[in-house]
Amino acid sequence: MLTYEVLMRVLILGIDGYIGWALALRLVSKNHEVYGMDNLSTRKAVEEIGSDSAFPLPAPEDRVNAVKEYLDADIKFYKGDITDKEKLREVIKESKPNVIVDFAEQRSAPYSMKDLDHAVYTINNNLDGTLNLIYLVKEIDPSIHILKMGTMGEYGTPNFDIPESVFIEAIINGKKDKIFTPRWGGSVYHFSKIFDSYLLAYYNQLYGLTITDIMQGPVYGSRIPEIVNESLRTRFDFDEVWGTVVNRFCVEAVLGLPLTPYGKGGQTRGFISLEDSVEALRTLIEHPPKQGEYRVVNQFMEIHSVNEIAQMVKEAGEELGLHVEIKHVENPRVEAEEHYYNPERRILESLGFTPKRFMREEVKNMIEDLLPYKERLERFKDVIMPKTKWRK
Ligand code: NAD
Ligand code: USQ
Repeated sequence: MLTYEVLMRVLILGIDGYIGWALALRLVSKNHEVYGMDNLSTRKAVEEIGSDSAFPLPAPEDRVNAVKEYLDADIKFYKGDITDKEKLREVIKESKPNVIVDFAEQRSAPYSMKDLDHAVYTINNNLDGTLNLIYLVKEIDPSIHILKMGTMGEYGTPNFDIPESVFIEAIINGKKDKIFTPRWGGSVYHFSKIFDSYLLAYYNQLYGLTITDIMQGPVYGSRIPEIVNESLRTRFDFDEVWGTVVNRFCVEAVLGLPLTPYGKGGQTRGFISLEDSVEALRTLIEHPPKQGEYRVVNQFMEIHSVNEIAQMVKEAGEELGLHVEIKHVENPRVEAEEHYYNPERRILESLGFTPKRFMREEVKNMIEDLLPYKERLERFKDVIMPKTKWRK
């Protein structure tokens, strides 16, 4: 097994994004070599709906320069689309990575549910990218560890305990067999991740590729210690299409808007802070699976309902002198609003990982980080209330 002293050459696909950029900062600060590729599609798509990152985002070249200036480290950035196989081939050959971390997907559930064109784009972008990655790793160097970011939402919200394993035993019509752990998405985006997982598991069996498929819950947070200057901040979305629930609630609190649990607010998920997400990813990079193994990891740290989160954000805002209301709005999605939820999590702990940042304290830090940007956020008040509906 590799130890923490081993330095890796890491290629991050989707390095310009919320988690990709934070992971790049964490890895360079631990002396790993970091290469990154991104087609800047999230920047464009967020602009398309009239929104922007809460914190201003420098151009990729300026971000790379800021890493040099403040962290005294180098990141090699390639602008390119991973669905372009020639470009991806060139980048993998040039960077010669030990591990490729793949975040480069259309990651918004509402965006994927807008209409047929957005659904087709999501499926093509996400699955073409995954297939290119699989074939190019096999062609160039099959020993490369593929660390693929999937989602806890692949499992849906079943009425059984969600295992952290590739297969489970099932008895169907009296006969027993191993089946792929059941999955059911809540949007076309979530289904694209399910299809990714099937492809990765299939090609692992076919070619013996080494894969970690991470089932991660929604990420929240604005801080990691490496962000020592504003120019190093990672993107932070809050609008109705790209914002995720905890980040949205914190922006709503800062703007004096009511927090918006959808429907009954009993929707329950496994959450993880940005700090714990990048540290968990570092742990998985430094502790790869055995060559030829397909490993599934459930990556979340705390389970909460949307109502509990709204209450935490309200209390944190009030401690900071804000007046915060909670107002349930009609649910634009089709999803269970009250349900059983009990996923298993053991692999990260078995690798020595322990979480550091928890939601109750972190939402207060987020509100503190966002308050200086209140004037900037005021410009985007119109893109907060949900408009994208699952069923028209
Ligand atoms: P993000 O949109 O901020 O980052 C994704 C990056 O990938 C963007 O910079 C985008 O421009 C890039 N990209 C998309 N398609 C590309 C392509 N074809 N070629 C090159 N670059 C491409 O999203 P994020 O929140 O950082 O999420 C990263 C990954 O983690 C995604 O795969 C997402 O599905 C997954 N995930 C996110 C969360 C969360 O709460 N944010 C939770 C679980 C899983
Ligand atoms: N929700 C509200 N109010 C809001 C926003 C969301 O009640 O203002 C609810 C949603 O209805 C949903 C839950 O909060 O029940 C989570 O929604 P979300 O937008 O935070 O997360 P989701 O759409 O599932 O997607 C996000 C990321 C995605 C990642 C996923 C992890 O955008 O990339 O895969 O979280 S998971 O949820 O585990 O699938």
